[in-house]
Amino acid sequence: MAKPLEEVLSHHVHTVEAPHKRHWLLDYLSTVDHKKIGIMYVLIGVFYLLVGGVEALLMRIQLFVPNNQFVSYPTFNELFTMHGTNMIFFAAMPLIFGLVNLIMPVQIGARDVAFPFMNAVSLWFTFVGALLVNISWFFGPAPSAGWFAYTPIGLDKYTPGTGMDFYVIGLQIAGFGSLMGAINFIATILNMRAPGMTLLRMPLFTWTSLVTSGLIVFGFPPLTVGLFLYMFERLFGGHFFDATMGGNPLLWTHLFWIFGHPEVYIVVLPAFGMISEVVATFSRKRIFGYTSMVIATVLIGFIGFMVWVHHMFTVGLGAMANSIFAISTMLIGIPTGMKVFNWLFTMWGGQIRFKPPMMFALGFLPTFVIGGFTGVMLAAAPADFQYHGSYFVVAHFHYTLIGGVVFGFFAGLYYWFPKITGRMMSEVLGHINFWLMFIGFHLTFFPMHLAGLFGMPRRVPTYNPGMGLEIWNQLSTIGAFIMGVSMIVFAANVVYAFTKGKVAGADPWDARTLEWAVPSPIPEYNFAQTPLVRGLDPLWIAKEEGSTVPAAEPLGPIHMPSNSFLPLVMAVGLFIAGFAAIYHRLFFIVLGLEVIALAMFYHSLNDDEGHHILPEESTRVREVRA
Ligand code: HEM
Ligand SMILES: [Cu+2]
Repeated sequence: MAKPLEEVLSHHVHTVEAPHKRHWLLDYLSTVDHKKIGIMYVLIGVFYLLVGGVEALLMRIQLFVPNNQFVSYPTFNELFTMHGTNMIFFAAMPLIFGLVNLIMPVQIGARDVAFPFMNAVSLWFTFVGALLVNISWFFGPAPSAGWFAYTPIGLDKYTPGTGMDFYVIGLQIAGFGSLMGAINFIATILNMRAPGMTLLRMPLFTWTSLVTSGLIVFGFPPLTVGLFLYMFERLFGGHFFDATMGGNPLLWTHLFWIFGHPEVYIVVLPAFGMISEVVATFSRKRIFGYTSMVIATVLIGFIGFMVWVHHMFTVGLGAMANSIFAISTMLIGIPTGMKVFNWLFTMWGGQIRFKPPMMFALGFLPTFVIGGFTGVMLAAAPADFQYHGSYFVVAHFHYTLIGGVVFGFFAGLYYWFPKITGRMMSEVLGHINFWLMFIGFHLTFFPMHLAGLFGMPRRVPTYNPGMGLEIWNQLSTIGAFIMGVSMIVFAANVVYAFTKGKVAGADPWDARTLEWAVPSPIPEYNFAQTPLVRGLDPLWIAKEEGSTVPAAEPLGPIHMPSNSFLPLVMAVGLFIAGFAAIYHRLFFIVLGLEVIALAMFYHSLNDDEGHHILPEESTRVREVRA
């Protein structure tokens, strides 16, 4: 195991010293540290949450009164397409990847993810993929065939212009990043747990990260294949989806939803994990039914792959197919229900503290459950023939996506913010943030159920007066602006934390898991000594004994990987190639791919040993941050 110090030093004399400090921007652009990468993922996610939010507000202004001319009808198509695409792929996904990156390795007692270099590649691919899709606004019409880009409407015959090309290429690049990220997380969780951390001692956030990564590994390839065919169809004259040329538009629809349904669990499962951590900590109790939580997570992941046709009940697959998929969809309610009851039982008899993270967790519960109920309603295939394509569906999926992913993420962010930054946010602003978001949310989306039932189709840029739809749309628009204000309060809270926030200390919430055993902000090597895990909630066990988490190794030099600009260079290469493909510039396609190939070649020859952090340094950091 740990070699004597002298031996390590004699082997790596040339790399012992930490590289000299770079400017912080250069440091971030070249970092391979999972925490800095996580922070950048969160920043990307928050940025696109705002972009998608502005797009939503523009739609809500348009729908405030009947026959409004605020935006043109084609622009409205672009808005809902870009809103959905940004929210799912570039807000929800990076927010999840960010927190998994930031917290999961520390929760399992590891010093980084398994492949730090590849982690940076994932980040930058996500970044340029998002950029590519969003700059489409400046180069002609933005994508406008919906976030699921249904064929045939999305084919160049019916949606000409470059918009859908940006969508097809950008999503492939970002999807590539997600796939590599998921493989990295799986390798990390399976191989890098601290001694004693058996699978059934892993915190639930880590468990949900593992299952989500598994879903990505199986769910993204169908999308990649679909997008690849789409690319050939739109850019290179192929015919896979065009029925008039012998293709089949349902091929895309299937491929998309075989990915698309698991995708909603990909984003919501880690949010469930965050809720589990928050509910246990703020009820001061061990999570109720830990093992059943793990089983429920795995079951949701598994059944999640068997339900995709519930998005296609009306395409004419027949009664048999529809019945099977209706039943499998309803089955998901069982493991999800298990989770809800476990959260309630964890709170039962606990010493509940109503801090902001707990408020978001409490807001999550009823909201998500309502989304679940309407989900079961929609799963009844004959009923779905009526609801399908109406605002009832829009209400349903926002209850799950905002009630689940966004509330869950805010619970997690308010919870881990002190760990990540070392500063406390304001509790008062946190409560205001929560209530505005909670009230604004229900005001926006509850009326949409009614608008839908009264006949308002989704994806329409306007409606006629006198159909009883005005009031519901007006409430929705007002609610959406209240949610906008809640985001401003959130921004103010971040500013507050950095200017006036109290210093957090290692364990401000009296929490249970390993990430709270290290200083805040987390040092770059996470643990000076790898911890020894003796059960679920290792920190709590130590606290009950009145001691600290024991170490599994002596204090020694810590090996760290070196920074590298290559991941960024590779992403830039892919950006050039992707952009050139849209405009059929063969020279630049080759150039971009060449950049990637050279970067990979260089990386494979570059014999980089990294550097070591000496024990004196880690002791100093611990004392400074204590
Ligand atoms: C302030 C918050 C939000 C508001 C006011 C809002 C509003 C809307 C509106 C008005 C539509 C278009 C409905 C239609 O015309 O059919 C829509 C669609 C959609 N929204 Fe949101 N939304 C919000 C947040 C979110 C979030 C956080 C997500 C995902 C994480 C999301 C995912 C979607 C998706 C996937 C669509 C479907 C797009 C399509 O039809 O192609 N939304 N939203
Ligand atoms: Cu689904």
